[in-house]
Amino acid sequence: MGEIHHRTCHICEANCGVLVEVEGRRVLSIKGDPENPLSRGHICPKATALEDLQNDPDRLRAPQKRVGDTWTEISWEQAFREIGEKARAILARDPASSATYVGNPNAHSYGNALNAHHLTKALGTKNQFSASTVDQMPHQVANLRLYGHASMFGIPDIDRTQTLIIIGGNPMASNGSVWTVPDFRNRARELKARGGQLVVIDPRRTETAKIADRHVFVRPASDVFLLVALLKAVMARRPFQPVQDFVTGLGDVAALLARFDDAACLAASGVAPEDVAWLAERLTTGPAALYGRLGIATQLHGTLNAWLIALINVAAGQLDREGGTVFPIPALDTISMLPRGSLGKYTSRVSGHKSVLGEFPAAALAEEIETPGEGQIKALFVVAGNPVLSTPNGPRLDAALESLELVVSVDMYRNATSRRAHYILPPTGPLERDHYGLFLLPMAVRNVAVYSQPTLEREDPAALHDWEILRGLATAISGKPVQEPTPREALDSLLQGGPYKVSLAEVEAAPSGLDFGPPKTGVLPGRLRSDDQTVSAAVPAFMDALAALEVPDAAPAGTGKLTLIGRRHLRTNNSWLANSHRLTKGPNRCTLMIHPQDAAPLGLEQGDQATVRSASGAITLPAEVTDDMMPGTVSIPHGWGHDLPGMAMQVAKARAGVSANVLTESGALDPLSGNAALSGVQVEVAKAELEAAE
Ligand SMILES: Nc1nc2c(c(=O)[nH]1)N[C@H]1C(S)=C(S)[C@@H](COP(=O)(O)OP(=O)(O)OC[C@H]3O[C@@H](n4cnc5c(=O)[nH]c(N)nc54)[C@H](O)[C@@H]3O)O[C@H]1N2
Ligand SMILES: Nc1nc2c(c(=O)[nH]1)N[C@H]1C(S)=C(S)[C@@H](COP(=O)(O)OP(=O)(O)OC[C@H]3O[C@@H](n4cnc5c(=O)[nH]c(N)nc54)[C@H](O)[C@@H]3O)O[C@H]1N2
Ligand code: SF4
Ligand SMILES: [Mo]
Repeated sequence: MGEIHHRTCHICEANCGVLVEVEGRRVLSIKGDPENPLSRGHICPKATALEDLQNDPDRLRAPQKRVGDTWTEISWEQAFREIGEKARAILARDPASSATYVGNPNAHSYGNALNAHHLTKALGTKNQFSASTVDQMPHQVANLRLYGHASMFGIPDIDRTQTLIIIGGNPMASNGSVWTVPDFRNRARELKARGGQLVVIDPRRTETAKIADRHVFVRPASDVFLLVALLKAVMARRPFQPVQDFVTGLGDVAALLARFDDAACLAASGVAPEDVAWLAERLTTGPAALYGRLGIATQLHGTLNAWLIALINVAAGQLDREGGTVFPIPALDTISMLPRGSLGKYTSRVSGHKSVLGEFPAAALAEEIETPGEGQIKALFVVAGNPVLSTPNGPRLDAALESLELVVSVDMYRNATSRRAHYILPPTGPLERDHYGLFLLPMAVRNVAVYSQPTLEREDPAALHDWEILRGLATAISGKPVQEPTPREALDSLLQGGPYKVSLAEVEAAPSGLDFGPPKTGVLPGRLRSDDQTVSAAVPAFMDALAALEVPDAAPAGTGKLTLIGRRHLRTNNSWLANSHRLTKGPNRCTLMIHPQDAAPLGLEQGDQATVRSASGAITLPAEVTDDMMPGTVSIPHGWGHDLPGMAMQVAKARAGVSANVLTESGALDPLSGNAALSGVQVEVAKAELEAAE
């Protein structure tokens, strides 16, 4: 019997409470914490893989330096000194020639969140890129324009609703996103047990669709037309009912919507009129919430989608209402901590992209490295990111990285991206760090505060946490030490200044978490950060984009093209759990899902190798023929392709798969947010042997 430590699993957004039993440095077990008020004992297979990660022999434990193809381990002192010297020399030639790319795990580390700015400040760079623009940026732009703050997320009140409609999200695999909803399966079960309905709108019959009461196929990247028709139907059902008095401009939106022909919209999106009528009825009778996620964000109309979804909830009278879309009040209020968010503050050098929340599109990183001239990127700092696998046209970026004078990767693996680094700086192991769900608890289905202390001491006393590495880099580059409270000290004062005025000591006294109850309603007016304290529905930039939107003819048949979408699996997390023994067990999950109707004419059968080709590139992978796909649509998961030369991830290499982002296009962006259009790429599929024989 070992010692039990309470922790929050920081791998995905669900932030489940776990009990880690340890004896010395040995992990005996990792189980769900039944006392955690948010996750109620739930965990998924990834939590137990925390141990694989902690003990992985391939996980880097000391700084690595590359010269040519040769890697050597160096001291932290040498790493910081050399990086500082090189960065200063590059910046002395051209002060605008550095850049940062910040990856997804930064959202799961409050230490990183509170310290990343030290690095960008030391570099003095406007070239900031992140995984946000291959993910949720459209939601944030919609939040900013509607509520006055990019971080003001409304979430479905799943525990009290009677209808939950999910469009472009698959929480049974992802465990929820921009919605901290651990134990989704049981929450959905409870919804059904009280007579409620779960509805999924998705081009694939997903794991979530399979437990839903109703699944509606939608043609990829055509959601905007469905949402237009649905908003019109909702407005038609509630024309005279007052929505909240802090909402203005719905009439202007209604007037603009009149130009759209419902039948044409539905034909374009592939949805039947009875489905829309039924959805509108459910949304306007009883508590209901429409929730959209990754599938609606990573497409050309991502921001319009996020806006229309919010307006549907508004027009249906479901905003800030019990069982509708609600606004949590977290113990550490990011709305008060973070700036509202800026739009168009800077313009990118090569394509003139306007910055969004101070960032340029991740899809534009390659061109900023490739294109000569003043301001050409020469030094790149990647913090917990793997853009070679995670951003559009990865091979193009990969080649661009090779041309850089200085690449520094703060990462624990030598993976697809960090193999291009000159220095890899690995942080302490996952069980050696503390945790607070800074960005995730503000989107949680209950208002909870929970803090985890490090479960294990640092294996090597010289090892550094991410935040210490970030400060070390900042100091090495600027020559000025960072003199600020530690993240833990900052957390304490932020909590004390927060809505519940609790100290960190009080939070720590409840190891499973302090529970402040379900989200309250009627709170939105007090939380709005828009200048006039209203939700102005008719956002001018969005109205212009909607006015210019052309409804295409229903998909032309016989072009031979199929439309590509992505997917996630419960046992992966983007690209970075690929070296876990536990998680990589079982069947190959990097497959091309294709409908029998599309596979038959190609002579493609289950397990055949299929070559998928787009304007950007081609990959070959096994076909999985399944009528879970909407005909005309194929699905490939991202985060694969672990056999690039120079990588050092042995387990991952044995199950390498291929990268979906060989097929995605760096030029395809949502103009309102700079988010990559990963969904809806046109591809051609052929049986691999046939192609080889030609
Ligand atoms: N085609 C397609 N592409 C996609 C998506 C898709 O659905 N389809 N999804 C997109 C989405 S939503 C996202 S968020 C992005 C993710 O994009 P990225 O963030 O660029 O990629 P990840 O695969 O999450 O890689 C995270 C990296 O951080 C490292 N890491 C993990 N934990 C830590 C830590 O605690 N500290 C440090 N320093 N490093 C750590 C890992 O080893 C890994 O190298 O991918 C996007 N790309
Ligand atoms: N197990 C696991 N969990 C994860 C991750 C992981 O890699 N693995 N990644 C984490 C991250 S970084 C994120 S951002 C979240 C994402 O969380 P979710 O948003 O739930 O992400 P997905 O599971 O990719 O679900 C997206 C859904 O959109 C559908 N879709 C694709 N294109 C379209 C379209 O054009 N229209 C519509 N309506 N639907 C479309 C896809 O079929 C898919 O079912 O998951 C997080 N959790
Ligand atoms: S659902 Fe997410 S937070 Fe919960 S155990 Fe799995 S990976 Fe960890
Ligand atoms: Mo993400």
